[in-house]
Amino acid sequence: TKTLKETLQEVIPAKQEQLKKLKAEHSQAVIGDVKVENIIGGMRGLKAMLWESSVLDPSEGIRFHGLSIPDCQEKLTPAPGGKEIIAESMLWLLMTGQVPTTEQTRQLSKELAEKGELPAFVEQLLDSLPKTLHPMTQLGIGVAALNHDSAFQAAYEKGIKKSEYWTYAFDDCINLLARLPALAARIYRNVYKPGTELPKIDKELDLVGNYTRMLGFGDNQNMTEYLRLYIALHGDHEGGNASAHTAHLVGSTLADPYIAYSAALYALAGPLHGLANQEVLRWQQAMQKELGENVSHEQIKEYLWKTLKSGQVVPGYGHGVLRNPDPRFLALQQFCESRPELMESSTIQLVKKTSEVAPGVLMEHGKTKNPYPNVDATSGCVLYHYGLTEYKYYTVIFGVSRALGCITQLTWARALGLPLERPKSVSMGALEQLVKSS
Ligand code: NMX
Ligand code: MLT
Repeated sequence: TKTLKETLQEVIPAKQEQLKKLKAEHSQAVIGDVKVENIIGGMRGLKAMLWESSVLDPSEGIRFHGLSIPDCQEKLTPAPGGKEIIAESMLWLLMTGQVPTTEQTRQLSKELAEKGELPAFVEQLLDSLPKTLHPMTQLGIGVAALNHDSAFQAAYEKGIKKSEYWTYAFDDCINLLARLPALAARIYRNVYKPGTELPKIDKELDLVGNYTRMLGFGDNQNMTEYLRLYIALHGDHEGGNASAHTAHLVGSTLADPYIAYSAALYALAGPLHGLANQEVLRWQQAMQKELGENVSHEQIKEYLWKTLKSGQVVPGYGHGVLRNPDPRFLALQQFCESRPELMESSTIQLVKKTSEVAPGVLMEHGKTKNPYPNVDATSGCVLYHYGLTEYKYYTVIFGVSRALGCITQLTWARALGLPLERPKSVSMGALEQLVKSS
């Protein structure tokens, strides 16, 4: 069986050829206009970035190399005894554009497990951090420190050809992904379960199986399966989202993958992006506290208006691209609906009821272009139900997942020789001049 790296080596030349042809034949072709609203509106809608692994359609949602979420659920290998997509099969698809065989998936699980231990100095560094430091800040610090062993950085210092960049970048990417579960689980234990024993990596388990075990939930097969699905689904959301874009930008300076991904994690740590999953739980808990059990739709409606009138956003709703309910939200809701015990949870019921009321309220409010739930509206409630109640930790799980898409791009950007990212900025005065002369 060919390894992931050997398979990549086979698919890279055709993509390099495709890019060469695009450059040679179509460099000057115009594919759209830049409007003033793009510049002052957060570049929304501007097609200005190359990203191969996934595409986000505003109404249909994400497709990974053309495969929708249900396609992936049908085609991608689960863990032995499991049903949900696992990180390894998703990564293989993202990296190569091919659906891996079971053998390939298992081989990748083994490779990741073998590379998963943390260097002792990183463990000590994490253990020395104050428990009050946000888990996302800790994750970024840990990931950046892993660059101590960067193969890319060492090779670059020695002097390598551009054509060799990707192989070193890929090795760093795989080591980074392999170490994320131990890193993220150590942070959880340090902050929330001090003094409990962190199990060693089980070489027979998949990446998320190990992560769940290290977090202390390994005995709960439902939690393990939920985390597998969660991590596969959050892996990639095309290139323009803030975390993926940051990884790509920083990587384009030839900073190594650890540094680039550490930067991405800090973009993910903002409440308009990944931190929204923490905010949703905080907000829903505050709602539950105020309204009590068996909350009615009418009461939720009033609570939503209270949030909006106080000038805050409703966390978990709206999106920069999507204009329909997020299919990741739907897939996670489906996970709940197929398990009656989950549907009895008051937190899960509240999240579901909120999703039935919020779109109408947001439409009436009339500001957001997309009144529907995004993935963050529901991702936390199942964790909460299974006992992972410390919601400041939730974005760390997103951070373990988003590595899948970012390391794919970091490898491909080096394989395709993509340049330093450096757009042109303009002042308001210059914009006014440009408008006059247009
Ligand atoms: N609640 C209240 N107001 C909202 C919401 C919301 N959920 N979503 C958008 N708006 C407002 C937005 O603040 C803006 O107001 P203003 O004109 O005063 O600046 C207006 O509606 C237009 O915004 P849009 O163009 O619809 O949204 P944009 O593309 O700028 O932002 C989000 C997208 C996701 C940042 C925005 O919808 C939001 O803040 N949502 C809540 C936070 C959230 O759930 N983020 C997670 C996104 C997914 N992820 O994991 O990253
Ligand atoms: C993501 O998964 O990155 C979010 O949905 C945000 C985005 O796509 O802009």
